[in-house]
Amino acid sequence: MKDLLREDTIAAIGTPIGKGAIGIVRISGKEALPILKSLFRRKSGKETKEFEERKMYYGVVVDRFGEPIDEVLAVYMKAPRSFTGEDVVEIHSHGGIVVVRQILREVLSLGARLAEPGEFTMRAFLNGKIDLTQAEAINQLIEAKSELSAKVALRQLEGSLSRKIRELRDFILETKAYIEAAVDFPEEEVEIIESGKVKERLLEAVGRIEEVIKTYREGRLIREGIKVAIVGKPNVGKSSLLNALLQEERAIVTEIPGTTRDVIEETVTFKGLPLRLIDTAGIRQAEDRVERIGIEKSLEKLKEADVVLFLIDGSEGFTEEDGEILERIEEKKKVILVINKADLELKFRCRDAKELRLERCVEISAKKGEGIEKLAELITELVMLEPETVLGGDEVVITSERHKELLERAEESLKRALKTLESGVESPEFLSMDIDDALGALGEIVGEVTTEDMYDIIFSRFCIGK
Ligand SMILES: Nc1nc2c(ncn2[C@@H]2O[C@H](COP(=O)(O)OP(=O)(O)OP(=O)(O)O)[C@@H](O)[C@H]2O)c(=O)[nH]1
Ligand SMILES: [Mg+2]
Repeated sequence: MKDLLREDTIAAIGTPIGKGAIGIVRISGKEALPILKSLFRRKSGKETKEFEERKMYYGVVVDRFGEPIDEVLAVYMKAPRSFTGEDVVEIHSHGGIVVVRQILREVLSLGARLAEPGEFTMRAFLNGKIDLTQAEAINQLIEAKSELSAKVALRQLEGSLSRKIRELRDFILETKAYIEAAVDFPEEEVEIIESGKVKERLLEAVGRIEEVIKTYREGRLIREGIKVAIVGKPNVGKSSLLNALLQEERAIVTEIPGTTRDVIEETVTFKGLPLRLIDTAGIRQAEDRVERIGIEKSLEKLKEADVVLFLIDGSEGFTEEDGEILERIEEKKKVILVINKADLELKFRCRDAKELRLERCVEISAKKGEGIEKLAELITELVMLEPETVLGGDEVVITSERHKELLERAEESLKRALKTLESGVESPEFLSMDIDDALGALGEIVGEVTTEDMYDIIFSRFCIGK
């Protein structure tokens, strides 16, 4: 590991590069205030000797020749009452690509170093301002593509996951104390351990960990969105349905079968939840090479999807071709049968669909936009996600693979301890070792136990300036 907490002063542009009303250069470290003093002038041209903390100063930033670069607002946040826990300065200038960069260049020439991605947040973590789950939540909040994902990230930033993990650790630590008592008082050892108390507690800890792990599936869907593939034979109205869900004419719709050849992906949010819609080429025995490649892709998307909208043209009925496509869908559980063109007379309806053994069915008219809301509801129901409860409740939802893996490691260690216990403990030290493993894994989640590759795994994924 690089020596993570360095003494030097870092700086970066904290706002996106491009046209904008405001651009912000951020500086953190011992030199932050001296740098501000060197380049900040009052409008009158006077220097400011003392900056009060947490107060906005209006003035200009000048370059090394005393030439003004821009009018700015500057603020100084004194350590440790800042995001990083160090002295922090922010200079707010006009946005745009030139001025912000010029200011950054001056700051760097005065002794700051360009920050690496996530370095501000990493300093906040290393200085004990936030724990690791909170650091990760910041990135998730920035990357959030839906309200729900932002909400879950914010809750984690506020410490919900940290609390949960600490509760678990305390509970396991208490359990360990029972075992240690047994080691210290060997006469009572058998009694203590066989009393069932330890076993009971270990089982409970495993159960609690499993509860948290279970939320990962939900968490992943919230973060990445639900992948919804729209499949069916040509001309049943797949692209029309995509457009209806998006409420815009995104895909080309014609009466010619084989119109869509490439995969089209677009995201909409439904009740704050991202749906990643995938319109595909109609599946049939195609002569055309381009169309055949498109169909191959359709079949791939079918496999990856969380939900498959299997579309048929209800005015035509359920045809042999439809049956062949349905056979190719392996996981019937994730299928919603969508009977389209309900504005015309339907030859096949949901009530006729019983023998297809599909649990969910809806009749819609993509052209008229009817039944679309109901369909969206079926989609969230199928993945068992109720946006209202996730939005409203305050249960912890884990969204990170890292958290899931560490929780699984903790669970395995505890299960190992249970096995040792069942086979009759020769020496309770073995039990303690497994329990320590579990505690170590939980400690890694919040960052109390740090590992070599932590920077690469977590902070390097952040953007520069965060
Ligand atoms: N009456 C009626 N016509 C529809 C409806 N939905 C789609 N259509 C018509 O069906 C034809 C095919 O629609 P598309 O959306 O292009 O069908 P597709 O499944 O994407 O077709 P391919 O891309 O060729 O596989 C067009 O003429 C649409 O106007 C509907 O709900 N009612
Ligand atoms: Mg199409």
